[in-house]
Amino acid sequence: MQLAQGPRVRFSPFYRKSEAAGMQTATIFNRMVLPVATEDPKADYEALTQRVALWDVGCERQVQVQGPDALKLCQYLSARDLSQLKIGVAKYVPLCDHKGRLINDPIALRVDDDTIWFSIADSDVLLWIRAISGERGDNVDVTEPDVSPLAVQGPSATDTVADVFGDWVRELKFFHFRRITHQDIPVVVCRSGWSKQGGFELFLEDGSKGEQLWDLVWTAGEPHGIRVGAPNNAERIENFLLSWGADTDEESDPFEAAIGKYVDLGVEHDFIGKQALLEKRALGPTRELKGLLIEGEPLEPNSEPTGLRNPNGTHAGQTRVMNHSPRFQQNLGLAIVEVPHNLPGTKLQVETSEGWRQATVADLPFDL
Ligand code: THG
Repeated sequence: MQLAQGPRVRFSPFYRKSEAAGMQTATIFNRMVLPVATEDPKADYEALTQRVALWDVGCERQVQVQGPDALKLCQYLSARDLSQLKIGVAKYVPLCDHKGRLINDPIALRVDDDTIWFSIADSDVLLWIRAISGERGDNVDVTEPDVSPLAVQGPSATDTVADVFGDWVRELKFFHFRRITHQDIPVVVCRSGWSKQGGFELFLEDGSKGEQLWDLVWTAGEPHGIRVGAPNNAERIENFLLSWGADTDEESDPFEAAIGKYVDLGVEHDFIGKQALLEKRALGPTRELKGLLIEGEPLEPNSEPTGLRNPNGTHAGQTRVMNHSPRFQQNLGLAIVEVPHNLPGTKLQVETSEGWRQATVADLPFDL
């Protein structure tokens, strides 16, 4: 079967360029097409970890909160303290519901005094924030602006991006950004991205200029061996960056999802989920996202969560993702493991397409 197109499925301003450069497989993210692989996943990984890769991540939509009450509202929405967020700085923030369940894990960017963007994962944050702000009567506009990120990731990303915009980008600190217009292209240049290889995200503020921006970066990257790519599951598992909805289910909270260090429970102000998270922290988790070292030959990635059991056959949780790691030459997995089977070193069994395999629980990030 082929997926049908139509007005409900959106295409990013970089879509045609990334297809022409070799992207062949895509998924849906925020009701938008997200290219994920070329015909050669090994080469995708190699370009990202050894040279530089260019990713169409236009599907990482921005939810813009703008108005006199913007900062106050965003503090109330975020389980991480945003009260000190300065213009030009971004923060990775867990968003929770009133029961402390993780509903998204965006990057918050303070783009102006009264303007904050949430650069979101794959859930309907626009509806959530409109509902919350409406109920509170905040003086804000909540919209999805014409902003599409293009990620430049890898060891040569800095040289590539400096060749486009100038050497000032070398001085940008991690999660800091500048909002500029370059050759008539309005763009936020931020040192961020969903890999641990270093790099930038270019938040294009005019979708009609997507191909122009793509070509500028591509030309600058050619001497560095630039290749089209995409958020890379093997690399992000090796270095553990959370994939909301892949590594989490409808009940996961930030502690269970292994991003508890981004929750600030000591703040004076109230935020959504604070009470529930205080109680959860006091009780301790009943399950936890952990790493798995899975034995045997290289595994094919799974398409849905699979089983996780103790050697005696009793239930131990669910395996969310598994993938062969080029760096560690070993199969890795991420699993939601029930307490007390979550201790590092615990022997478990993972359900794969070729039957059950032996696995060992490990802390995240992997330290092999
Ligand atoms: N960039 C942008 N939007 C995004 C993502 C992104 N939206 C969806 C998704 N990714 C959101 N999830 C994450 C998860 C991890 C990080 C960023 C977004 C991340 N974490 C760093 C880490 O864990 O080391 C840094 C966290 C910190 O120190 O604050 O980068 O990638 N635009």
